[in-house]
Amino acid sequence: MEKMLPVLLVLGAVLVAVLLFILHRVRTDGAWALWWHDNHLEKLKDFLSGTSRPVRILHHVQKVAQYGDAQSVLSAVDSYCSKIEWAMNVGDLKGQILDAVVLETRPHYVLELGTYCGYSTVRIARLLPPGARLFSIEMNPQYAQVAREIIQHAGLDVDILVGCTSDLIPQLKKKLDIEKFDFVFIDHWKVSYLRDTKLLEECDLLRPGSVLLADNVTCPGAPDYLHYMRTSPRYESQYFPSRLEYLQVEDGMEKSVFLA
Ligand code: 72W
Ligand code: MG
Repeated sequence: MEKMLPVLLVLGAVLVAVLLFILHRVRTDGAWALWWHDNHLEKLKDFLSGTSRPVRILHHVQKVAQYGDAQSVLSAVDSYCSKIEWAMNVGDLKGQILDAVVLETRPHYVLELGTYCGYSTVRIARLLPPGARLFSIEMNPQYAQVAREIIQHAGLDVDILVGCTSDLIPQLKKKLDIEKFDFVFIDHWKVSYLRDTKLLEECDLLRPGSVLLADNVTCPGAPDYLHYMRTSPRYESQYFPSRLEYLQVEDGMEKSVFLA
């Protein structure tokens, strides 16, 4: 027993040192902060509250945002996610790039891939001209319901389509009576960007001049998509450097105009 004591003391000291190191990293390094907030803290909060992060964001919006005021809904989501828990909304900095592209494109038919909580959906919908239609595809029914309530709180009208993009994109023409999309915002799983873009081409949903805007092409990154957009003669592609939502980590968006 007496021989064990120093061993236990050393083990205890090592454990404390490791915990202090993690704590320091989480507070000073964006990537560590994200690893902590996005994996461990989210699971702990889900378990303790019996809700999910999107539901907690919705409750915050319903508590603090002015009903019918899209800007106050966006501010409520941003303040919650920068102060309380990080979430993968496009955020205000990249959101301003999104706003500018929507305003210059003046689209009538808009498609979004990956609704999540509806933050970018609200951003886009609030800038559309009268009579324009926005469709957003989300495979998680609980997230889709949260998005509907956030969009309703913002006083906007959007069609959330529940299902997988690979199933729904081929049905859009017949079911929704859409000819072409003027603008597509791509922000779902990064490995699906390229496959779904090729699907939009195959289904004849793009016209010369259609604009595609893809989030997160630097972080987490979509290298196959970027390579395709930058080398294909069918697109004119441009990078907009920015930062990851609610953090100082580098990220950016790629705007690609379909030529033919
Ligand atoms: C899915 C991401 C996905 C969810 C949303 C960001 C229909 C980041 C990120 C990000 C839905 C689909 C997912 C398909 N709905 N969804 C779908 N695939 O879209 C990550 C970071 C930052 N069909 O992963 O249910 N987005 C979005 C995370 C960065 O609602 O957008 O801005 C870091 C951690 C750094 F450390 C995925 C096709 C199957
Ligand atoms: Mg994103």
